[in-house]
Amino acid sequence: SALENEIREALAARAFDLHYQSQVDESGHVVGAEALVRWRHPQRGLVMPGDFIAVAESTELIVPLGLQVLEMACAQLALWAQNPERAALQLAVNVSARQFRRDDFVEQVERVLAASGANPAMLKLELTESLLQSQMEETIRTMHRLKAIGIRFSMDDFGTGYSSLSYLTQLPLDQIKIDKYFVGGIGCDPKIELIVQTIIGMARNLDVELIAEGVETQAQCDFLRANGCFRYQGYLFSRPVSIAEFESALSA
Ligand code: G
Ligand code: G
Ligand code: MN
Ligand code: NA
Repeated sequence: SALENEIREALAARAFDLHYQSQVDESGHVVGAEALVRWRHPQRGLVMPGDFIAVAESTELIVPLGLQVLEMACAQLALWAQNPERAALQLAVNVSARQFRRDDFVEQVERVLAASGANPAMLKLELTESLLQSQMEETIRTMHRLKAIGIRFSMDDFGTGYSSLSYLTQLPLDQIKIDKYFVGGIGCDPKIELIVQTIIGMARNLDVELIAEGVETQAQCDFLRANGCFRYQGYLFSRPVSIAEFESALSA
């Protein structure tokens, strides 16, 4: 398709870029960020992932795109490592199932880490439940290989997929991300609030860290904190912004 060819050209031109959305602790201190890809398009300006990730996933293009994202993220981590005020920042990177399932994914990650000098312990890979619909044993094996290097894992969009909860006991997850759908129901829908409380209780019992995404209001944040969730991401704190804006907000 035309879009497919454009993505191919954009990869060659290195026209993809990362935006950063802060992740904060209970006192509002920035503990890290999620990296979100953007396309600097010569005609259309900044193109959002919603307009090209699906096509990249349906072709193999998500593989080279994911590699460029990982390279940019690790380069940023290596820069932060040199600054004592930034060295503790964790960076979360979205990984598509198609990318994760490649035979050479672990080697690819190892190569990028080695080339950049980034500390693997600062890198968090965000996986989605779509990864769990098949090949569970392979997924678990790949996760363990990456964990052995020091990489962490977060389950993105938690609760919106179709997988069974049994995977929670099998996967070496470090973090669960409560989807913004549930956060959006806080203060409006008592049933959704009950589900949020249940997710929080489950994560605590499983000893997995929890982060809520899509936190837009102080009332949502207060509810989450009162119920035992102490990490937040959302417009209440910051939108995804360029590295320059992210860093100037850090310094402020
Ligand atoms: O802010 P936003 O519109 O950036 O992100 C939209 C969606 O695109 C998110 O659900 C996110 O998971 C996905 N996305 C953003 N960046 C990446 C990326 O680098 N790789 C993959 N696979 N998905 C991404
Ligand atoms: O990978 P993931 O689906 O988690 O990507 C996060 C998506 O959520 C991105 O598209 C990002 O721009 C968006 N997002 C981040 N914070 C908020 C928020 O507070 N409200 C809403 N509606 N969307 C958000
Ligand atoms: Mn994500
Ligand atoms: Na999400």
